[in-house]
Amino acid sequence: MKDDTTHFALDALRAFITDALARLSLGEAHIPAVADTLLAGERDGGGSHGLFRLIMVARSIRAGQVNTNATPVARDIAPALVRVEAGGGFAPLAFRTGLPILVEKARACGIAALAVNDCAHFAALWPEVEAVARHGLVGLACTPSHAWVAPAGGRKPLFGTNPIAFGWPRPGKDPFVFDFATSAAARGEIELHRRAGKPLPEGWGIDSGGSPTTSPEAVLAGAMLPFGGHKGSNIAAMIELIAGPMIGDMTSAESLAMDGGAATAPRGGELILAIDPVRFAGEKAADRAQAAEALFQAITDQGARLPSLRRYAARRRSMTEGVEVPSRLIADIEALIG
Ligand code: NDP
Ligand code: PYC
Repeated sequence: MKDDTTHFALDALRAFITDALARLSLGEAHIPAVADTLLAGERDGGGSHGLFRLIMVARSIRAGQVNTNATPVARDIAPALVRVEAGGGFAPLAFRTGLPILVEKARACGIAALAVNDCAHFAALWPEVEAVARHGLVGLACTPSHAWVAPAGGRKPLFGTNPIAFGWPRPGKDPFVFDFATSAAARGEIELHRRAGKPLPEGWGIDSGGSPTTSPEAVLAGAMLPFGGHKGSNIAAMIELIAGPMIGDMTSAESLAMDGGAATAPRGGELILAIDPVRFAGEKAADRAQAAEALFQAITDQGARLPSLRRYAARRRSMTEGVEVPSRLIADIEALIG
């Protein structure tokens, strides 16, 4: 143990998370799915969506805002459309339930969609698009969250932090993946700055009077801002629509109203698309996959960063060396779970 961190081998961290979830009385079927998701975040250096998210999971369970024993039910609603009714349970088990059906449908139709409805969503989306891409399919996922973000030109929270993630399969290589909030940063990042007593970068948020601020507390009480001004704002609006009303689910404002100040996981839907590049490109598929590789090479040749390479490197490191977790986070989790 260093001064302020605790070392865990990944197996030990998985055992810690599993034990915590069992003490929270999360249903047996959900424990591995939630534990794998939290562990994957920590393993890949995910910060805001690793072990830290166990706090949101715990709060959601303690507040009775999540159905701990929900059994996700898959409904085959069209040749290219599957719905998983999560029944108020956490999203990872619902995604696991829908993934094989989504893959089968995308292979059959060239493109398919999975709508997850009525789930509690605490997680990063990259594990989902990475899983889709590992089946040789292009993946796109998005979900609303809680209304914390002011639209560009506005001053009151309306949109969620609404992440969007993309995965591209690479022959013989780990998929190309990116995944980010449509706010300047995830709310989790702001919470981590608050915990560390650090100011925010400029442009992340405004206080409750609408003035720019770098204070995490003031932004948490005021409003977060979208990334890229009107561009991020409009993408956030699109996510509200296509992963909310379009799939028969809630907006971020409705989710926050349901939360009632309990700081629980956003409740609502998620949309995941899977696209088969071989069906689109046909006989050109192999050649075009090489064109994609040339694009990636051209990015890194400039010294620019290919998203996901950092994460895969962190994964390899964590698998051999384990991870360092802030000791205060462990203490806070223990105190919360009791
Ligand atoms: P970031 O702003 O840190 O962006 C992360 C993404 O950008 C990663 O794909 C990262 O790749 C890539 N990236 C970072 N720097 C560069 C660079 N210089 N060049 C190219 N790519 C780069 O993340 P956010 O704070 O916006 O979001 C963090 C997480 O929060 C996401 O996983 C998201 O899913 C999750 N989230 C979940 C919500 C929910 O409701 N469930 C709500 C909001 C966010 P790499 O991984 O390689 O570093
Ligand atoms: O960090 O914005 C966030 C977030 C919301 C739900 C899960 N993570």
